[in-house]
Amino acid sequence: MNSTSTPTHCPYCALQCGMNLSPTPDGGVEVLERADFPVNRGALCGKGRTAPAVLSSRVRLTSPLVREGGALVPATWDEALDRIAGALGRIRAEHGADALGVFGGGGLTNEKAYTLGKFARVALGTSQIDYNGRFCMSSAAAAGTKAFGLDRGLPFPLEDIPRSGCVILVGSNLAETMPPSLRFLTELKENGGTLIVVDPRRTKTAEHADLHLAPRPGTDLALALGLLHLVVAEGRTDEAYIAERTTGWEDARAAAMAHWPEYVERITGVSVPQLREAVRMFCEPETAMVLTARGPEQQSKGTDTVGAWINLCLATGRAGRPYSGYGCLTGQGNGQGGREHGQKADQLPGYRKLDDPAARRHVSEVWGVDPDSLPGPGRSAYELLDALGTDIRALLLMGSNPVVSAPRAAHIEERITSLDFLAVCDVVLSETAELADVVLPVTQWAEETGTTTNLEGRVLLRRQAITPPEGIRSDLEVMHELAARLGVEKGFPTDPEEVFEELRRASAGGPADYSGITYRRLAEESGVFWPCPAPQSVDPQSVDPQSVDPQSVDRVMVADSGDASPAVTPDGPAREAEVRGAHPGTPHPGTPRLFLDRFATPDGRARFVPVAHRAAAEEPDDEYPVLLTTGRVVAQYQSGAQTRRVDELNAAAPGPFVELHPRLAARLGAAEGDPVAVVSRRGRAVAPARITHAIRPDTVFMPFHWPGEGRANTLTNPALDPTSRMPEFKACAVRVEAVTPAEAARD
Ligand SMILES: Nc1nc2c(c(=O)[nH]1)N[C@H]1C(S)=C(S)[C@@H](COP(=O)(O)OP(=O)(O)OC[C@H]3O[C@@H](n4cnc5c(=O)[nH]c(N)nc54)[C@H](O)[C@@H]3O)O[C@H]1N2
Ligand SMILES: Nc1nc2c(c(=O)[nH]1)N[C@H]1C(S)=C(S)[C@@H](COP(=O)(O)OP(=O)(O)OC[C@H]3O[C@@H](n4cnc5c(=O)[nH]c(N)nc54)[C@H](O)[C@@H]3O)O[C@H]1N2
Ligand code: SF4
Ligand SMILES: [Mo]
Repeated sequence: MNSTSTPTHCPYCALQCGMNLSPTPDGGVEVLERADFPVNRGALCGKGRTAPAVLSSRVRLTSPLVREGGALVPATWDEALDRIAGALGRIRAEHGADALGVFGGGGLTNEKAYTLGKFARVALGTSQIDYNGRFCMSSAAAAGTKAFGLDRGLPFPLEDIPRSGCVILVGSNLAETMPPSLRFLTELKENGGTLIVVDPRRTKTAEHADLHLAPRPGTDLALALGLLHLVVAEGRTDEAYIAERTTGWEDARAAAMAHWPEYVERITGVSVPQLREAVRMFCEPETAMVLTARGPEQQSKGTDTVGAWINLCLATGRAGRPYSGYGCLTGQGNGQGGREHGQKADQLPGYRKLDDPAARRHVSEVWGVDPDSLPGPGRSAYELLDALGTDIRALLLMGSNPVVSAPRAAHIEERITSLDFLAVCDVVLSETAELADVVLPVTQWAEETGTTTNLEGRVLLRRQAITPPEGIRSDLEVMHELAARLGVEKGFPTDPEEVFEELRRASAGGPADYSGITYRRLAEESGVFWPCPAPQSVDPQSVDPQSVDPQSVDRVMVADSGDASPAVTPDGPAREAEVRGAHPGTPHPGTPRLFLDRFATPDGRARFVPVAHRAAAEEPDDEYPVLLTTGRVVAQYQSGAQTRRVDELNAAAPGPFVELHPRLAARLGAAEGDPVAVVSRRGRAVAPARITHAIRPDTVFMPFHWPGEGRANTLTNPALDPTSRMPEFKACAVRVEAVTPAEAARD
């Protein structure tokens, strides 16, 4: 790091790799290694390395745009902001506040996500806000809350992984989605631990596995239940742990016992000997972990599926113990923090519930508004998008590109175009921004300061490294200006640290308590793990005692926060008492490891959830005989709005493709690179064939990063999980067809 470089974090995924940024003469930045951040120790993937390319005026938005006679044309900030405020005010007067929709993103900093939630409820008065995180890890969040009483992606730092005896990685392709984290798996194996990967495809990650289970998409629930059945049948349960630390085992056990290994083999396609081998590998070592990602979660039964994997951990005593536990690998840069501070439909800051009277009282006091003025919970992301143009007449979009990323995207695109008014804040002209009435160009990661919370629950400071170009404003400034134009002069500060100070107070006493975290601390430490309550003396008035959930902070273990030495001290709770009791004024050290002493439920015990297998919302039939699953490639990010503007990444991943097994390709008569059509009940997509033995013959895979003809989400099924409202991105029925040369030419 040279004297002018700024230590900060990557704009993209939930790993939030550390990097140093050094300004370049053309106003951009150069990415330099930052070895002191323990998560990536200097390693970066290609997306992080090339992120500065998106700062260039060649690809980014440089001026506000307004729609004139059908086209988007440059306008002044005043003109653009006046138009948005005018439209929102007019539509609210005519149709009521709930005719205004707000859609956020898990890439937004904590400060932005917090302000967006407040903006919707206080400046607009609408209940209709949700965000793209609903499409991401909401099923794991729902299952984690049910079982443990608290949802934090990983309840331990990534550095605990190599110390475990066995890791089951379910539906995560982290070798492509979080490449620097692969190190933790190779270290696991070097230490003698074993890795089981569950994925219908033999991915780059699965190549590292000691055992690869390749179930049919959408059958993880049956798989987990089959493993639990075997655990019981083979007498491998931890009865003392079950008795001491859990409730509900009898019902969960009975439900699992209905899932005979042979039955599970028929449903999943994973053989009984493989199931037995997995159970042996998982149960023999003293410690073991299950980590899930989008594979099992993005299903219409994602919550139950994650619940079944948690049951497996609980039955074997592998949760709330050192180097053991269940964790969810979140996805977006602020996938964790973005779900804690109020841009979710049912949520208030600090992971509080909008329908909890005590939470409403606490937050409304911080906001200086009447609790009764706060609207109730709104619709989930897909339901909100589906209501555009009907109940919802105007939408403010910040941090998502649903034209590419929403399920049943052609329908959602049509809903968006039927709006009376669409405003989009973005750094680039995304496919959704192209449809807007007003587009506002906003600052990016290197040009602004803010905090994010990575997949470990580690709150981090992203620092500004350069001055934004002329004519670009921050999302915080946009909300400040719009609120003022709507008559709310106060309460929308534009300085991120000022927002964070308010967020601290708003989160105080909530499950995700940030009140003991300051910018100053974040500047000095490699992040601070929440919950991190303020020392008792700070701000007692702002904490409503009734809204304080003692389980969330008092009963979780505080181990060392040392990043390099993840040793767990056996006397953690005693140490916490020492830290907090003996020196009431000393800062709380943060909470790298949760649940070691007790779970965050009222009785301190984890709750088994009885679950049973059920089919995907859409199973293959004669007309649609193949399963489609979707996901990611290493060189593109999400809807591709940013990464498709980077030459180096486009060279590595130039476009969509359909991954299919040679047997299926032979049946179609398709050769490598030939265009094939994938048809579902929602629509038809065409992309070149990529033929590989790495996928099941009954399944095809498409990455979802591209718009247009190869858009995977033209096909996907918006069937929702009843609890989390997560759409079923990972399984729908399709038919695959060869595309004739004539058709290909026409297409
Ligand atoms: N390069 C890159 N990295 C990213 C992102 C990106 O867009 N590009 N996005 C970030 C975000 S927001 C997220 S959420 C994470 C996602 O990270 P991951 O969850 O690792 O990504 P996916 O590719 O969506 O899905 C993972 C795997 O699930 C498998 N899968 C499909 N169906 C099933 C199933 O039914 N069961 C099981 N067990 N597995 C199944 C797929 O074959 C795929 O290999 O990545 C983050 N990192
Ligand atoms: N078929 C299929 N579909 C999926 C998935 C899948 O696995 N399969 N995964 C789902 C998942 S897990 C996710 S997370 C979603 C993600 O999909 P999207 O929600 O579309 O996410 P991004 O493409 O990251 O869109 C972020 C947008 O915000 C802009 N942006 C970036 N930073 C900022 C900022 O600070 N402020 C503002 N105002 N704008 C900003 C970017 O330029 C981009 O246009 O896709 C979901 N869709
Ligand atoms: S792994 Fe994620 S955080 Fe790290 S450099 Fe790549 S995109 Fe950025
Ligand atoms: Mo995600």
